[in-house]
Amino acid sequence: MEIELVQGDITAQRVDAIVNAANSSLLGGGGVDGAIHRRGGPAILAECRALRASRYGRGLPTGQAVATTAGNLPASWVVHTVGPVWSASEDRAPLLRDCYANSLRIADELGASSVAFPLISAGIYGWPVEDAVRQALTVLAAARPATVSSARLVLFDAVTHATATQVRQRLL
Ligand code: AR6
Repeated sequence: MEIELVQGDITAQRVDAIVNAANSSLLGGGGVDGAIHRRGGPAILAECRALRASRYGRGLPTGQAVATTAGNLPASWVVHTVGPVWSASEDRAPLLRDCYANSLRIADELGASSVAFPLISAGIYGWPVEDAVRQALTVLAAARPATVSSARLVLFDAVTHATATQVRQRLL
């Protein structure tokens, strides 16, 4: 699988599936989640509400992922996942890696060939950027999906993109 680091807005990505850094309510929020619901329109929230009423009555657990339509976005699907809130006292990195692995698995099950990820947990949830990139790239570099041939990590600003590029060089 090819891995790209791009600077940009996740909602503008022309890929089969984009990943949402959601919260367990699936009912929207700020950051990536707010942008996806704003630009994607009400069809996404309608499917999220239906998921809450059926499979996820108590919310989507941290580290898990579920797909909906992408509404008006260029992508075909949104894969919603819930990152862990950063903790200095507890190692929650396995849950963050689960977000990438489970989102990729869901995209693969849908038959997607390209997927774009935001830097999950690195905004409102407070995860240090360098380590967030390290966790993301560790999972993506080891993945061997069946249908997904391109994974894009979308960094919102130039500084985060530069940091991600450095982390990638160190990991290679
Ligand atoms: N495109 C790409 N990246 C973005 C965009 C965008 N449009 N907007 C922000 N980022 P965050 P989290 C970057 O806060 O930390 C919501 O309220 C941002 O700079 O979106 O997982 C949810 O409902 C950061 O690097 O997600 C949850 O309650 C990264 O994307 C909570 O926030 C992730 O920032 C989830 O927090």
